[in-house]
Amino acid sequence: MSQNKEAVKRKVLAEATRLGILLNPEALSMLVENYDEKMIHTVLGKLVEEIREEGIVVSKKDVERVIGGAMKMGVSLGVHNQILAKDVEERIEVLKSYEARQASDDLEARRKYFADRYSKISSILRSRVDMVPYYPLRKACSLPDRSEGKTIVMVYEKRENYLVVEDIDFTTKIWIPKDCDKDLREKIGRLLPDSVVGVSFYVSNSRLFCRSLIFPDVPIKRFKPAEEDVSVILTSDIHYGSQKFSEKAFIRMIRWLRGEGLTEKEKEASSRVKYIIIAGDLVDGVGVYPQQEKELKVRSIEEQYVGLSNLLSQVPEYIKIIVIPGNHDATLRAIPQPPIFNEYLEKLNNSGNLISLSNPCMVSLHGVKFLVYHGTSMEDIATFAKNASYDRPENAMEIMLQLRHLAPVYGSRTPLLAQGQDDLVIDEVPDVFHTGHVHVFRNGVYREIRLINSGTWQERTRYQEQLGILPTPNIAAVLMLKNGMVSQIRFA
Ligand code: D5M
Ligand code: FE
Ligand code: ZN
Repeated sequence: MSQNKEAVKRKVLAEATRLGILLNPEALSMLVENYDEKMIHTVLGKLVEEIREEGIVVSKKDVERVIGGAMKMGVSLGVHNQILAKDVEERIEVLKSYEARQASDDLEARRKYFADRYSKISSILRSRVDMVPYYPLRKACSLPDRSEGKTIVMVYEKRENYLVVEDIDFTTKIWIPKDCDKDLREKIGRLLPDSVVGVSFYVSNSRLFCRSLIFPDVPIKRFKPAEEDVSVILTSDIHYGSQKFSEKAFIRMIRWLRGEGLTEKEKEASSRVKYIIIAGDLVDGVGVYPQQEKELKVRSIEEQYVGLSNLLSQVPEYIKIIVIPGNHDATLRAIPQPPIFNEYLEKLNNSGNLISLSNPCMVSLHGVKFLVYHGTSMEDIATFAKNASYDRPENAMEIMLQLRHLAPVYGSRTPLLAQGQDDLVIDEVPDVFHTGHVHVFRNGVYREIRLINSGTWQERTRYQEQLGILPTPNIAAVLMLKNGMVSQIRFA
């Protein structure tokens, strides 16, 4: 077999494995012989549908039937058979979106909040990991020397040689052994104040020592593809109204969505787009940071939303736009932030094509679950965790998933609505995790969850220069719901 064919074979096999289909050798060579880059997804997709009923290994006959059927219909399965997003019915389900809650300084409400966090994450831990023999902290501290066990704690403080931890009714120190292994060191590096984790401990000289840390983490589950071949644009941090908003690049993206001036191949990608998700900082706002007015082009927030609306209303009408607020938008500051205030949303939603949700929110598109969050807490994560930094937002996103919380650190830079229930626990595992805020485009995969930090449409501001932040503007992410593939398009 030529090298080329060998490569094709590997591609077909990889794609089949991803879709969970077994090919017999004849079927495989038939797919390799008839390989067409554009049609392979469709052919394998059809095979998945067909064998789902029969539940067996795909044979040569199955492949012939699928390829033959496609030819009879007179389509090449490539460009001409593309499924146009405008002909596909919308399938949006809002799974979580939070409205404004009454805020107060009630200490009891704050106590409840942390108790809720502790209890939710404890249940996740216990459902995922064997926590036996389990001891509440008070009991653990009274065990005789050389006892071992497990406990669940909220981290109050991280020190060089110990952690100050607490559970519902007890506070103590857990010592980090001097000769602790690399895995434990590394986990301590990622541990955040106020996060909830499991500890495997032993008792020595009447003190608790940490043998290992157990993060609640997420299970590995396969990406569940949508049946419809439509895509989603993931973006954020438009900062309309800022002098540094790259209007030209943004308009280029809208023209791309309209199919203007595109090659056939580009048109194919653009016509699949059915949704846009904007993860906050739609406008630059007013008075968000010191001396911001000097960097504003549009000085009223109403006018900023009107201006952005004029742009967004040029997006083709069959594309639904899902928006959440960020720290620059017109809504309450504390997270969960309720949706953008109605009086501003009215200005923004000129086209009537917008769905406005809270920050964070969870939404399902054709069965694919998106956790969308602006990402303000990444500043705290970069401060407290060793391997997280502004230019590697995917590491912070991984830490959030491992700790099953979007913003563990309380009382630092991230304003949290710490009252009653804790809505920032990641109790439902998403297929796609989408954030913004740090203005750096990065994507990755963690345990089959697609991670996308969607960058910005704002060039570097003077304020960001002072902070040493290097943004990567004018890139949009495109996610294909049919297979979970993420690509990036530069509109610079
Ligand atoms: O945030 C844009 C970028 O600036 C993001 O990387 C966070 C960072 N940022 C914003 N405010 C601060 C402060 N006060 N200190 C440090 N870093 C900050 P945006 O939300 O778009 O303004
Ligand atoms: Fe921003
Ligand atoms: Zn922001």
